[in-house]
Amino acid sequence: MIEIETCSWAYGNSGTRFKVFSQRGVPRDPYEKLADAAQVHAFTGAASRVALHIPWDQVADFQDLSRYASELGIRIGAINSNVFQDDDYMLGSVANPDPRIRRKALDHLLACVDVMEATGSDTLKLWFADGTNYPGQDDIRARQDRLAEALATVYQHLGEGRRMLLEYKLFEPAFYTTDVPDWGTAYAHCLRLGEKAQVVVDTGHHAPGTNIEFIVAVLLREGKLGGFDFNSRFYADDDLMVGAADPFQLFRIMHEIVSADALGVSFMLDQCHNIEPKIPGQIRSVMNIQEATAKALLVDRAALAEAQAGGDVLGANAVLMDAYNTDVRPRLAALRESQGLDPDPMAAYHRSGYAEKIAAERIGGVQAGWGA
Ligand code: PSV
Ligand code: MN
Repeated sequence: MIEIETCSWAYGNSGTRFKVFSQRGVPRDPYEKLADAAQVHAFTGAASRVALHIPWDQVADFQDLSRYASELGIRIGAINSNVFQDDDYMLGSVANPDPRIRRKALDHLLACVDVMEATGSDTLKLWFADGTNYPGQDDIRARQDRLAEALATVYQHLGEGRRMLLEYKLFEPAFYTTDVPDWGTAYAHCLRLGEKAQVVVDTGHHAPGTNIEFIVAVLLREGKLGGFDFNSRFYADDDLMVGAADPFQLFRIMHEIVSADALGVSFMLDQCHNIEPKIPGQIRSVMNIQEATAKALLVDRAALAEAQAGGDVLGANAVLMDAYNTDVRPRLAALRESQGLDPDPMAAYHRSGYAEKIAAERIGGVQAGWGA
């Protein structure tokens, strides 16, 4: 079974810019978020890592947080930086025209490298909200130079065996130019930086209709696909459960991964469960990825290669569709049983009483919400 990394912010309250809804039992600090993440792992057996977002998950002692994670049977995954939620960043962070603000943003990124060292995380994940809203607002090339300079400094500080992932996003919050809007820009920066720098594909960060599996195939071929921020979208960056909006797209992505024997890339979830309960939302997401992967593994690669070589268009397409249309749920249930897990993680979680327990215990304090 592949490993899927859940993210700490999925366990907190979230919503849209119109309203953040609170749910009963939601964690009040990073320790409680880890406890919830451990539940997802306990029932799926496939989610042993949890990503942190700094400063949302700021604690006094990161070594202690990491120790707590081990006690729960999980580990700290990628450290996500946040240089987008401070008034200073209105005109950007590392690409800001003001050198003082660039320095402040850089210091935050370097502090995230320190968090990696304290928690034993091997991955730094960078996403920048930087960009402009109006033509002429700033110099597009100068912004790229400032960005490149900051990335190079962070890169130099990465320890042995560590890596940094650069995430792109088409738009939002910037509406005219975004400084890392697409995989090509991210790839160009990573190529200059070196081997430790790779691109992360957030599935919600493209224009509608973009062929994401093509991007995946090209990045894999170049050795530059570091991993995914999985989620799904109907319209823009909806951050819904992966495999919910378009399970066929998820299958096509996993098919590219399987054909390149690349099941070792990082499969991270970057989702917000605005209206559904959070832990079951994460369990469902893990199961959706497992189903897409199992279907991709069922593709008859020899038959596909033969059809492709023979120019058999319909035959090749049929090989893929046969795999996609197979119900893999019984096989996955059997696999779980063989690993000592409950065949139905969702039902097992509901039976466990954990949801009722946290709703009763987590009274008082301030619930974690998007942005905290
Ligand atoms: C930006 O939209 C993003 O996808 C980045 O990964 C951020 O770190 C994350 O969302 C925050 O939810
Ligand atoms: Mn993301």
